[in-house]
Amino acid sequence: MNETLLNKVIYQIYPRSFMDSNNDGIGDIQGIISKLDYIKTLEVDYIWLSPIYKSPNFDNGYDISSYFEINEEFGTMEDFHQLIEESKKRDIKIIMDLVINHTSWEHEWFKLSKDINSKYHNYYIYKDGINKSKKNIKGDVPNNWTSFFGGSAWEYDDITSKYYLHLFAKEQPDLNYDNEEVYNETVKVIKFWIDKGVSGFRCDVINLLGKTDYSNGKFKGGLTGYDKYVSTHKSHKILRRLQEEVFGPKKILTIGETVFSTVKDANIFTNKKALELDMIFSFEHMEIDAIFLKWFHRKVRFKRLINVLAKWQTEVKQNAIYFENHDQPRSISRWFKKYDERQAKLLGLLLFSLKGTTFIYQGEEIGMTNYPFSTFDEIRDIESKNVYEILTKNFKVPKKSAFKIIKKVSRDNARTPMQWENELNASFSGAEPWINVNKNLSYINVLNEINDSNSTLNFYKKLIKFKHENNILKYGDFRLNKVNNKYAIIERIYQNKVLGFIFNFTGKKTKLVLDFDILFTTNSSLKENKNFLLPYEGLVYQRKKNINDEI
Ligand code: ISL
Ligand code: CA
Repeated sequence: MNETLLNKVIYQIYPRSFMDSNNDGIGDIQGIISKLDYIKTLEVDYIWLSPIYKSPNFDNGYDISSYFEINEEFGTMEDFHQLIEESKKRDIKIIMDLVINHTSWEHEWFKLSKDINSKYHNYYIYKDGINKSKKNIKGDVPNNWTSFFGGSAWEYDDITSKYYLHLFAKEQPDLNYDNEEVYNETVKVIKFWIDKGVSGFRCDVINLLGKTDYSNGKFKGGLTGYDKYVSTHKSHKILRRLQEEVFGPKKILTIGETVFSTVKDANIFTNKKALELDMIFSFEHMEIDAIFLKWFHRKVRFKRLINVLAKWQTEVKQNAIYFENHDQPRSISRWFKKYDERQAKLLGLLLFSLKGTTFIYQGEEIGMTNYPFSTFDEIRDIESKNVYEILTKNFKVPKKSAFKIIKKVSRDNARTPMQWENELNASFSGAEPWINVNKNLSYINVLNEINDSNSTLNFYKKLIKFKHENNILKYGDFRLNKVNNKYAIIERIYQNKVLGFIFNFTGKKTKLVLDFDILFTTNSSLKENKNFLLPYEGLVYQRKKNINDEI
């Protein structure tokens, strides 16, 4: 367990949607710099930037065409240096997104890979169709693997007459980590950014690097072939090597995005004796509202959510705690229904009651919600578009129903512009933004909330301060005292002291018998001798002894 990380807070920025400095409708680095003072008021320790590298943006930067250049839309390398400098002045460290499982199909390596005699051919994974046919005949693909974005993971290439592997979109060909040269190129990339002053990396789908072999694989969670490429021994080996040779010596923080990982995997990735990653993002709590595939929703049960969180809290030592990021719908819309400030604060309290490094996604701190999409034209995300196409074309789902499925879960829900002020385009940009601004900007915006002492924003600030200062919150063991679908009591225990959190997930006022010291609640107008919980109220208490007492 890396104790220094236990009270750290990381703020994720999706640069495209954070702040636009030059009025082209797209967020950029100068925009981020202009908001560093705002971020400083949150007192977070790190900023994680979603990719800002050169990219044709099929997947908004997760398809990189040059690892050593800044996406022109976001600015220049000069701007990036300035960002590093200005962040340093404010004592905020920068974490970059590291996307090395795949490149863009516009990357120079991929272009050159089309020549089968070039060394770059072996940078990617090209295979013959099973019938060695020269044509893209249905079913002729090299194996049964499917892509995370739907359909086969193989794309036929006319120039080489072979298929290449893409676990994501066809515009994102997978790199071949059986080739030592690919590993060496990756090391160069990482070192380049470390030399620029970057303190850490959020490692995109990092447990998919090593593919065991290219035979047919098993089916799970909507994916076929997962057993051949999810958290394989090959991936573990590559990560241990990167840790030993690159990250470790420079004390670089690594957070792995590890799809399909179990608690067992998590403990392997973060095992101190053979360290691979400092911590990982798990997905299990993101799946509590899904039936089989994330596109098919089931009713949210808080008991299920809390139990999954509790499992990770008790079985994994080093956790990366998050409820939101650029891939997930907004938590408040997802786990509750309509926006309610009380619920936003309740979820904030739940997030901060957990042990580990806390991640906040831009806008979460003001309670931003899903976007009320009304037509498919408003959708920008490649995953949503691909899935819509598969649903309507392959499965003949009527367009209206397909849209209904997509709009609830689309990653675009998290990608609408940051709501700064109740002005044109939420003051994100003077021009029409690349994606619509949420209509609730008039009441959910930073400026409003700065001025309201009872706002979600001010509550988050309080939580971050609490996280930094309270040792029980930092070191305390996790214990689930009580849970059902209406209430939960989480306790953290350290040196015979107990810090407790009571959550009322219902809209009903509830009687409370508690004779401990109440530290604070989600409702700022706390009266002493509190003997009830308000609707959606969360409360923090402390007690000294009898730690085994039930409440
Ligand atoms: O969108 C998802 C959430 O359910 C996942 O399938 C997601 O694609 C997966 O978590 C991997 O995400 C990461 O890699 C992708 C990129 O599109 C995502 O934005 C990124 O976070 C490919 O690089
Ligand atoms: Ca811009």
